[in-house]
Amino acid sequence: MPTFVVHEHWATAHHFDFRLEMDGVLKSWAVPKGPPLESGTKRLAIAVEDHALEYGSFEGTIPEGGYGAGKVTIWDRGEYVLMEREPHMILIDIQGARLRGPYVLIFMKEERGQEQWLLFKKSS
Ligand SMILES: [Mn+2]
Repeated sequence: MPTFVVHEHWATAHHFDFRLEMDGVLKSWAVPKGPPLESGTKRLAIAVEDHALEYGSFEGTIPEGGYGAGKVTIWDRGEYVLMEREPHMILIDIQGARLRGPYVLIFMKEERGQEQWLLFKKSS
């Protein structure tokens, strides 16, 4: 099964990076408030650049002056089942320690060159 990882990242602004193994890379979204644990809460998820699969196990500190400088820890990780994938919608069943169950990513809009998505847990 494909893997996912959520990095907690103390960069200039504290955020979480939600990453799905997809198309041979880690598709990534920065989630300022973090992935919701319960259904009923929608969180903004800004698409960011793909990362190499190897980065999924990274924990450490990105040095000052480097892109994303700051501490990075793994907040959750595991596998997921891809239930549905369309250009603007991804439905997955996540099997992590903190995140478990059906989650949806939906593209909202592009603003200032950034793709804004919503991430939420589907009520099952
Ligand atoms: Mn980040």
